[in-house]
Amino acid sequence: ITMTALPSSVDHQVVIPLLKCPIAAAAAAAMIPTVDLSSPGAARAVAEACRGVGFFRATNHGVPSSLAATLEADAMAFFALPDKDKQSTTTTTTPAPGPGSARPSLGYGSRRIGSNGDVGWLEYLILSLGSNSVLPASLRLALHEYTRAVRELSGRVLELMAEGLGIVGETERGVLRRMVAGSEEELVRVNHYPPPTTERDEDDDGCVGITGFGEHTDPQLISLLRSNRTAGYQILLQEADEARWVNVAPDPDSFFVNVGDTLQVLTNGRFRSVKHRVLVAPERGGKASRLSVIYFGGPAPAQRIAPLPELMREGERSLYRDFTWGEYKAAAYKTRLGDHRLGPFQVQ
Ligand code: GA4
Repeated sequence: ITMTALPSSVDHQVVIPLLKCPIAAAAAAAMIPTVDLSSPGAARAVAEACRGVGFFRATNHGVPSSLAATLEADAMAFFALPDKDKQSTTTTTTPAPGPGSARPSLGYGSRRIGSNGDVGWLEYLILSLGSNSVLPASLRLALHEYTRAVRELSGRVLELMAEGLGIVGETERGVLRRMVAGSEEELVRVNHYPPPTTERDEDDDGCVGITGFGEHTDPQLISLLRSNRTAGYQILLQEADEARWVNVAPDPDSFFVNVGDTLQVLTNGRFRSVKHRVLVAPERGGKASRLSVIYFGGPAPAQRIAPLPELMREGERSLYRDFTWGEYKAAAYKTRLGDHRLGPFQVQ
């Protein structure tokens, strides 16, 4: 497949100076927790990762690699289609949202992220699990099969999270899983980051990158990402008194799990919603395009988002004022990508 430049609805690339040079690959790898989901200690390891970093790599996840491989091939073929064919891919069941709407523009998009002026070096598909979209039949089928498996995995991970938080009992530990299952607030997003089209002078350390997807946290409970072999994903690692961006080496055989804002609130800050971003070709001479598929699990619009009572210690107060997912989503879609969306919901 030959890669064409992105449609030029917005025609500049956004160059961001990196705060600090990414640290060496081996050191970075050591900072990203890995959890073998099939191991007996998985619940504890999941919780530890979510408390510390808010992010981990999941191995032995049980999602057949053939599902991801098929989806990847179909998605690459889709993004190689002429612009007009891609542009005509919008969902059939919902009208296009206006500016400041409380939901994403479902369907195909390019460069624009959200509706408040953010841009990135990517094109994408955003689909709501409930809606129908005009996609080529084979891509639609591949997405369907893949999402079914990842959704199931997400449920298992949410159970492990609850268990790791000390919530015991067959029924009780399903508390997070049930919040997402059937919420009709599950999204799947396919992101395609072509290599940059302009040659750019890097500073002496190569510490300049092009923003593929700017820094942000995810508003939902949980996100599960799988990508091809092209690098670019980074997480913001919060250390004692400084924060630094760490490269997450791509691994098509693993899933990367993110804690979202909602889960941070449900755990009263025990789990951390992690800031992440994608840089395009941070390494010199990167020529391959990056493809990632992310599943986002959110709660039902009327769901009250407040710390789980079973987690609260005696006398512990919520760090947030009560809100519903519907309210949070509406607020989120009015923000800029990099805003601290939970800020206005924090109690002083
Ligand atoms: C981040 C996570 C998901 O990709 C997404 C994004 C959404 C969009 O691209 O339309 C948002 C962004 C995401 C966070 C805040 C709002 C909404 C763009 C934006 C400025 C689909 C989501 O649910 O929230």
